[in-house]
Amino acid sequence: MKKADFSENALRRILDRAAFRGEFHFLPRVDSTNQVAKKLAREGAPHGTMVLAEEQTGGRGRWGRKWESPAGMGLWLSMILRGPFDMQQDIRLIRAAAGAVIRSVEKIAGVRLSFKWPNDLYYGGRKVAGMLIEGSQKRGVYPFLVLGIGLNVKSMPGGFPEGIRERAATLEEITGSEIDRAALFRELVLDLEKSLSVRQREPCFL
Ligand code: BT5
Repeated sequence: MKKADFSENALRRILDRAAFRGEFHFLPRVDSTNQVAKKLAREGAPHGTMVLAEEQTGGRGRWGRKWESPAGMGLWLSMILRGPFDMQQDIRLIRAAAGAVIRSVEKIAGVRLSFKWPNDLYYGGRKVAGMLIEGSQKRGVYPFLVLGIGLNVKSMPGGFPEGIRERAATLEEITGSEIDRAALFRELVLDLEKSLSVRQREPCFL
């Protein structure tokens, strides 16, 4: 079988063909895509900007917890959403993003993940994806939010460190077959763009 191409150029071609309008930043190795996206947002990056890394050395969950993001194993990405937003919208945003992950995984891998409040996606008691929304507020108003998604896709020798291994699963473990990360990335980005109405600049979950 032809090996799926997950290079920056291949992903750019995929996004161009799909008429994705946002900015795309591909980083081979970074501390956290959410950190990069927040910096870009502060510097004025537009709504819909997408940051994707092959590996995160300091991937983060909520309350400073660690998100394991080994090289080549998943989709570790962040998207900039320009508001203004309030806390209530933050909750709706997470639900809309969870829907996009569930649909794209079902389409490409043929499995249905379940959403566990507030930000996890599970399959058979094991965590497959997590989401993290971050932003800075002034008097309860967020000028922008960064939506981070970590989705475990490939199974690799070594894989996750002990302690996580028993609680986490990848899509390849679940399905027992090879998953094309580039195809999954395409579906997920297009669904996020649609679900969060990036093209209209007015998020539809409001
Ligand atoms: C989350 O936090 O589930 C949010 C994860 C968000 C990760 C994305 S990746 C792209 C973007 N950049 C970032 O730096 N972050 C976002 P929380 O609910 O706090 O769950 C964290 C807990 O999940 C950890 O304490 C571990 O127990 C477990 N965990 C860590 N890595 C995992 C993985 N790869 N798969 C499944 N579980 C994991």
